Amino acid sequence: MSNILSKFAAEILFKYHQRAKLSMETTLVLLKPSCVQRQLIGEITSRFERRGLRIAGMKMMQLTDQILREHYAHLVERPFFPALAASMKASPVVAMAICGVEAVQVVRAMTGFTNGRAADPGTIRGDYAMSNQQNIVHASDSVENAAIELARFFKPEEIFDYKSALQGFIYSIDEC
Ligand code: IDP
Ligand code: MG
Repeated sequence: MSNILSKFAAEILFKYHQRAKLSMETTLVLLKPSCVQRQLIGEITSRFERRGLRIAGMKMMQLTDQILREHYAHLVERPFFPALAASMKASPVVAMAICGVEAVQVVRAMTGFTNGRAADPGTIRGDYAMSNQQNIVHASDSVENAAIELARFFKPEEIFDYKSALQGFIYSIDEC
């Protein structure tokens, strides 16, 4: 009897542990002018959808120097920053809030290395980019930065917390 009970307790603890370590996250993706101009909006968006990620927010916007200086604050002093800013203002971008279990690292892995020429085939940059700068997408690199970047590009009411009808087929019961 006590054996059965301890097995039951172990199962519950295991499930609790799994539940505790998996986090539903929302991350920021920008489809850059290199994506918009090359008419890849649908193709790249569909990669995220096919993976099982949920699009929680999506809008086209024209970026300004002000938002780019904030967004790329870590690069403002670099010699290539003026060219980077110009490339990001060359046409509107599409900003997306993308949601899923551990979405930040999943989307980042889908994005691939910064330089498209070094990015692995199968990643977005590895399949669509030949450049270090014109590399199709931006994706948040940490949960903390995702929260900051989402607040930079979206008002709270522009991110929708609807439930995916397919959730039970995308995740197991103990994953979400
Ligand atoms: P990430 O987009 O892979 O996170 P970051 O180092 O954060 O890479 O750089 C932001 C963006 O700045 C890159 O996606 C790319 O467009 C541009 N960039 C980064 N390094 C260079 C460079 O050495 N030359 C030109 N552009 C660069
Ligand atoms: Mg970055």
